Amino acid sequence: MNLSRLAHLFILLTLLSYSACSQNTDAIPDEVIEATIIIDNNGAREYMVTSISGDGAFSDIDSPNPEIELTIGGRYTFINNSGANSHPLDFRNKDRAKLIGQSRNTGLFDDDPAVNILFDEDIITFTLTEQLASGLFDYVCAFHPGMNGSITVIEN
Ligand SMILES: [Cu+2]
Repeated sequence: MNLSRLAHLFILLTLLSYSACSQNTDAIPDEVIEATIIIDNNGAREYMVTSISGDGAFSDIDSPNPEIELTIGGRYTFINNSGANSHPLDFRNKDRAKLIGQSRNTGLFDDDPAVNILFDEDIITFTLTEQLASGLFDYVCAFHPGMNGSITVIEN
């Protein structure tokens, strides 16, 4: 084996071990992001967020129709104390198409196993996948369009 071949072999091995290392780093799971967001209403005019616990979700508390920030990859539980039947909470894209939510309308991500929507009376739980996040624009009450605020997505 001549010197040039040895040098090539060395470079190859270096590259291989580097990529093996970065794969190992990627394999370590990120911390789980989870939050519970409790919302309520003021008549048919506005939603408000009354509390947030956990990580990755942010909003002004007790202010009308606040912007809500959610982190991609997080799993979020919205407890809708205004009542899922009275003020069904939907999440929409820019074209006002329902992505997911509590109304009876069809949502584009209803059957996405990664989003994994769970319903329990006034509670909706879902995972903000990259794909869902790329379309997510706002939340709205399916009955009262004025009950509406923007959603900002945060990169994880
Ligand atoms: Cu409403």
